[in-house]
This record gives sequence, structure tokens and C-alpha cells, in this order.
Amino acid sequence: MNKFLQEVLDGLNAQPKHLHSKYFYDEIGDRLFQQIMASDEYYPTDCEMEIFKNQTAQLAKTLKNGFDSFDLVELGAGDATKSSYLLKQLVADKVDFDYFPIDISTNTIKHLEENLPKEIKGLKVCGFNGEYFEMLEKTRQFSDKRKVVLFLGSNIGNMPVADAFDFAKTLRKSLSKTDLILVGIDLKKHPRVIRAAYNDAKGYTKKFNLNLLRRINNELEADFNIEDFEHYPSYDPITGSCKSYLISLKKQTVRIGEADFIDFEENEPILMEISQKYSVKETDEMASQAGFKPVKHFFDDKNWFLDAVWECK
Ligand code: AVJ
Repeated sequence: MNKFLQEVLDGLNAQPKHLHSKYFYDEIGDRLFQQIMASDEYYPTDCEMEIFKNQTAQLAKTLKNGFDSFDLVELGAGDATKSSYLLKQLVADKVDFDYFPIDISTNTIKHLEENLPKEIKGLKVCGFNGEYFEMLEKTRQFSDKRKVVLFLGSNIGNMPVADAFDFAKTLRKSLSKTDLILVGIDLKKHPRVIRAAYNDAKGYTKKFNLNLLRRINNELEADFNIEDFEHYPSYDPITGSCKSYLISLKKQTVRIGEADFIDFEENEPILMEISQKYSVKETDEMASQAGFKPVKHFFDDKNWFLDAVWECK
């Protein structure tokens, strides 16, 4: 059985029902995420972009940390718009480094390898297509230089807190003493701002969530009636947990593939995504518990987003 089908069935047979947000990103999902990022309400991308645009030289110096050469590894590189500011700066500073983007999407890697060296003269790009930790291991076999790892965009927020702490620990174990990481984290702020970012007025976020049901219909031959589910965003300002649900509007049974049937009660939720928000203190604690030392905080002007630099202890 394919992994997508297996994970969908496991999630929908679990209590509470849930689906994995990594499956949001098919072609239509990619496009909807672009529209979310361009919406007035969704601030994280703009905030982190501002940090990379306005504090490039400081970022470059901090990541270099006095070493002459290194490999710059990016987990989940995407279109690398933010990191390209840093790449340009490092090339202009004549730093001896190569760029190793890691991404789950083959297309993304192909695109970066083709286009980035044209855009940034003198940049060497070597992409790795696959899961983060497996590919990080590959970059080590490929080159034994010091590693500087970027994990941007608050992608760490897609994990529940306990999983994020475990992720940081695993990351630390796969790094060496002089390595360094830069992690982008969305911060706790006025709950109104966060709620709006995950409930934009044009409805892109709503479509983004419902698109996964459409994808399951298409790829797994299911019969979800999209109109019978409603997007419900929530944010808890105490825990910082920002969650998106789809609510079943009636008692119904959905077929998936040939032989699987999922029963929904009226008002039963499917947990679709978590976008965890942290305080600065909480991120420092995450670093310390994982065996890192938080050495520098880069903020945007509003202090809404944090790019934290963690050394290995
Ligand atoms: C790409 C995971 C950082 O959680 O803010 C945007 C995805 N979901 N709007 C986030 C997302 C709804 C985004 N990340």
C-alpha cells in the first residue's frame, strides 16, 4: 500500500481524527501557499524576509563564526528566496562555501540547481532530494567540511512541541562541535494577529486546508463532499498552539479507495495542521535541552519572528 494512503487511513481511523499537513503541498497546494504568503494577513514570510534583507551582513558574519570554509545546508529549501540574500552576501564576501539545499520535492531541487548559479555568479549548488536527516547524513559523506544548517520559515512549528524538542535533539546528534544552526521560529504575539494569519479574508487558508480532501479524492479515489466540511482555525494564547481543523457539518460516511469507509459524527473535527508559536525563552530552552547553546537572536522590526542561531555545546 502506498504511504500516502496508509497515513490517511491511519489518521482518519484515529481518535481524534487527523491528517498530516505535509500532504498539503501538491501543485494546487503549492499555489495556494504562495497566495497565503502574499495575503495581507500572513506575516511570517514578510518578517523573516525583512531579517534576511536588512541584517544580511550580520547574519553572514554570525554563521561564518570565524571559520574560513563551510557547507551551507538548508532543510526544506523551497524556492530559497530568503536564503538567496545570504548566499549573495557570502559570495560577495568571497567566503569558501557551497550551498546544499535539501528538499522532499524533486522539482524544487532541480529548479534550484538550474537557476541559482545563473542568478548568483560563482555559487556552487548541490541539491539533495529526500528526508531531512537521511540527506543531512549524505551531505556528510559528500563533504567533511563544517556544516551551517538553515531551517527557516517556522517549519519547526508544524511539529507538536514535544516532537520539536525531539527534532532538535536528533539534529544536534547529527552535527559536530563546530557546526551551527539558524532556525526560524514564529513568536507568540497578540492572538488577533495570529488568528487572522490563519484565517485570511480572501479564504486562501480555507482552500489550502480543503484542498487536502480534494487531493485525497483524486489520488486515493475517495468521495469526500468538500461542501460538507468547514475550515475552523484556532489559537490558544497560553500554550501558543495554533491549530486548523475541518469540521464535518453532518453525520456522514466517506469512502476511501475500494474498501475503506470512515464515519463522521456531526461536528466531528479533523485536525489538519499545527503551527506552534513560541516565546523567545521557550526557544532558548529548546536549544539548551537539545544540547545547543543559543548564541544570537535576529528579530524583525515588530519582534514577531525570530531567527535564532544555535551553536553546538
Ligand atoms: C509553512 C508550515 C510555516 O504553519 O505558518 C500557512 C504553513 N499553514 N498557513 C505555517 C501554513 C497555513 C506554514 N508553514
